[in-house]
Amino acid sequence: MPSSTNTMSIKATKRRFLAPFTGQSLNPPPVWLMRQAGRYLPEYRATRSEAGGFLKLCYTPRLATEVTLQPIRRYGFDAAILFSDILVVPDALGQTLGFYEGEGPKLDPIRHVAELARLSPEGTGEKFGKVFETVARLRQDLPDETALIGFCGAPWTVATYMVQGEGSSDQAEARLWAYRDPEGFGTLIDILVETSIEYLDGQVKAGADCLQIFDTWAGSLPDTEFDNWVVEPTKRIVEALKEKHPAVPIIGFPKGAGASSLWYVSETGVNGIGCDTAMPPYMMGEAFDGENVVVQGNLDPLLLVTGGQAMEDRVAQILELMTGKPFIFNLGHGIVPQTPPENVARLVELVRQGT
Ligand code: 1CP
Repeated sequence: MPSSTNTMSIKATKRRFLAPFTGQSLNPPPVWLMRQAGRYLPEYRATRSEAGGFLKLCYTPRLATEVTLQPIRRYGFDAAILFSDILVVPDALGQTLGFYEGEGPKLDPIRHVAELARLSPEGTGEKFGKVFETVARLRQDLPDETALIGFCGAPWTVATYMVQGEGSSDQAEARLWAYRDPEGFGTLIDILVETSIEYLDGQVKAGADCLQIFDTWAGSLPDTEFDNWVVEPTKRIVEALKEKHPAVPIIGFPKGAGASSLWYVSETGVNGIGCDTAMPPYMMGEAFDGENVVVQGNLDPLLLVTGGQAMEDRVAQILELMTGKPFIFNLGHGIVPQTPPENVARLVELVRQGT
């Protein structure tokens, strides 16, 4: 662990979620789930319709606080994750963004270096301010023992949406720009690195006690590009945050990175590594030994939809392989809308039984 171990352990005594970051392995391990607030919960759907739209929900502190708390009330997770979205960053930078029912996000695409002039990095204050206000409210309203996770999208993943203008299965437009004009694309990545640092710094100052960097599309890049656009920008963000807030652990989630996850861990300096569904649990248990990193993962979200014996067996297998390691139980990706809420309750019960 870095020199911050002492300060980390002071916080960890109050919030068991933070204990693995001081090298402890808890049995049962702490548990939270990606997208634990969201459409599978009827109370989320009600608050979202009260807000009148997804972005309005993100920017209304009272309502964003409410949806963050909903899964904590139901399930008592060890950590809450701020309710927001990774695309708040391009929105705050001035890129036009809309969320449409059943279609996902739509942005006015930026595909050339000249179009970066449409972004205004100095103008993020108002929108980020709403998010920071949500974080501050949350820290007041959450039970003392519940940790609060702040987050951002990694520059590469956020850029894929900014360049494509929507979600895509291959992130082709961003990959093409990065190959065609690495310097111009690098300028976009630089803007995102700086803006993400400002965004995460503000979340910590407002009360977040852990951060996660979501790199959902890390797996779409071959090794040299992975290095340039995933590892390097993430490393810069981690370094800046460590300088400002050495006691706040940072979890990286480079989805789809596979074998490159090890390189990612050693180069970026993250304190935790989120493993996706494709990572075999025996590898989660062994591959990161000696890396001083907390492993998080990795139940298939679709097993949470199925429930029953298949889910029980897999949870038992993961818990067994991770016993004795600094580990946080999570899914390998976010909860999907068709998840029965009672399966989530059963999952938490299973994890809390430990091994
Ligand atoms: O209609 C709705 O209510 C919108 C569904 C939804 C929700 C609940 C979206 C739209 N975003 C969110 C919240 C969200 N997104 C959180 C909140 C905290 C929590 O986990 O409970 C977080 C952390 C995110 C992060 C996020 N947004 C990621 C990274 C993680 C991941 O899931 O891979 C990504 C890629 C997004 C973009 C996004 N936002 C929403 C959608 C449908 C998408 C994916 C679009 C696509 O690729 O097609």
